[in-house]
Amino acid sequence: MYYNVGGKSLKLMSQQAEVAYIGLGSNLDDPMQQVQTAFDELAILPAIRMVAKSGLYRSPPVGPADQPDYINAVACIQTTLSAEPLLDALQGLEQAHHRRRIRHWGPRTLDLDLLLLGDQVIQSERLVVPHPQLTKRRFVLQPLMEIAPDLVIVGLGPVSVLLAQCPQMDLISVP
Ligand code: ROI
Repeated sequence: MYYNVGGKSLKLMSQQAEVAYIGLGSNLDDPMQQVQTAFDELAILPAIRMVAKSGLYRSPPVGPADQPDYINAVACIQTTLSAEPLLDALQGLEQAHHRRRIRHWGPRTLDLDLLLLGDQVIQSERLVVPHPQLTKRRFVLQPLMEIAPDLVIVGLGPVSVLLAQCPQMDLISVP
């Protein structure tokens, strides 16, 4: 797209908005509140518009069992940010929730995972999209199915089929 500015023709970067899905998780310091607050904070980030929020789901930890149950949810947003600035924004929110990386797969106040960014397939040092654990995690697929039942995930297929194939786990919807 070209704009005429002061007699000069300028080519601008297209600001094409993508639909992205973010996984939210918490199992420390009032997890339900952590996730609700994170929804609100996501919604007011620059260059991000909240499209849909799933309900909250409680499940036992996948990984080390000596930690509290998790609360999970998924948000659908629209954003003009590209992948790395979006990741920076998500990590900024995690830090604001005093997220510390103490041990691998350990408990956390807030985890924000970039699950999908349009149909983009990304494999960089910082980021793999679609999220590599997506198909194995019912606590992600169930809330994703709730807000995007017709979604077809690039390279993986319909979310409904992925959910049907995903191992069962103790996952309950919380009011
Ligand atoms: N387990 C559940 N149930 N929910 C999570 O969000 C979650 N996140 C993690 C690990 C530690 C793998 N386990 C989890 O990062």
